[in-house]
Amino acid sequence: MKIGIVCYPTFGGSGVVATELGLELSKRGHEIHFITYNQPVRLELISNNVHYHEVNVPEYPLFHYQPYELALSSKLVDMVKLHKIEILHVHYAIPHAYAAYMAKKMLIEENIHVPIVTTLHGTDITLVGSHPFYKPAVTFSINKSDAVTAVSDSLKEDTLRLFDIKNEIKVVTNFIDLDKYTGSFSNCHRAILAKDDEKIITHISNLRPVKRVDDVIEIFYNIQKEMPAKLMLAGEGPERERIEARCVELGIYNKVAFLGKSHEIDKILWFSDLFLLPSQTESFGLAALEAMASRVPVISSNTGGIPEVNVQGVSGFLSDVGDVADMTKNALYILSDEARLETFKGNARQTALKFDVQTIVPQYEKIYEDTLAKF
Ligand code: GMT
Repeated sequence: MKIGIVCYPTFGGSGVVATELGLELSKRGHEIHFITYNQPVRLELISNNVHYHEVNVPEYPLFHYQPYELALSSKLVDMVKLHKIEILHVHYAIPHAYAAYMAKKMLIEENIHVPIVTTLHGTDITLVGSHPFYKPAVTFSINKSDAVTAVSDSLKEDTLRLFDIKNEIKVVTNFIDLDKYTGSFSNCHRAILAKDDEKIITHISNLRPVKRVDDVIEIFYNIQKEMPAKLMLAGEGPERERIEARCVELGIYNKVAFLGKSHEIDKILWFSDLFLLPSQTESFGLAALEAMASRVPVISSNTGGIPEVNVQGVSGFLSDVGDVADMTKNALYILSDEARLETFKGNARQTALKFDVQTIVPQYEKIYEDTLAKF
């Protein structure tokens, strides 16, 4: 199939999933066209089957807001015609599903018929999409998609609760290429991150309020009082400066590494002993799955789709949002005994197996085939 993929090209989970999906589909012989405003961060253009088309939005001073949706729909129309794209798969409803619908309508005028598959990722529904300013447009574009998927049961339920949805929503979970998380790199050593006797605690996110990075810091503060430890904080976001100040205030700044938008997440995770994800809400928690694939147990909140990924007492522990004391207790329980830590590490990898790319990507292929057959 010739598939157009629309996504945010940034470090966010939805962009990562869309990129990994496109790459895997290309390995399976499909022709993939990424259509977005920047080359997706995890996209390496090394295959004949993978193409990237940049959406440019000319700056014009009259516009307070530059019309990205308009530029995207126009680009979709042009690319569908030029490359004979058969199906469009848009990741993150806002504004991608809306722009794709406009493109579809424009193409019908030229007697070209392209179905749209929309994948809901989380904040497009729970935080942003349900805002009254966006809700009518998001409801409309979900209902007008030819197929809709959500990345967890929890997100599907949230969508049905928050919007008036007439369309069927299929759950296709996020996935991971387990072969990429095997620690097979020679140019990096644990000693770069911490001393032998220090436990490595890791958090990766876009450092936004929804991630509750303050809780990460408090949990780590409690851990390092009991045992030598270092905290790896990967990602960039609006909370960073405040969090740095908090680390200084607590006297732990020299134990925290702010790694920014790292391209070496796989290495950081491979050397980690524990992953913290105390989010306020999380439709899935792709970072937790990446940690588990790297044999890292997870201490998380029990919100949204996280319980579908992190299994209580097996791959880690889940606590109520904001229950830092319980999260600390669970973290120390895992870290304080080497044999127990080893068991949790093995369990984490084992739990991740059901999300293997080879199991999940065929589910998308089936959705494309069924949608095209009905169209
Ligand atoms: O976590 C974010 O704020 C980024 C956001 C995104 O769209 O990239 O993540 C959402 O989608 C990810 C991929 O499906 C999920 O793993 C995250 O749980 C979800 N984030 C939230 O629901 C807060």
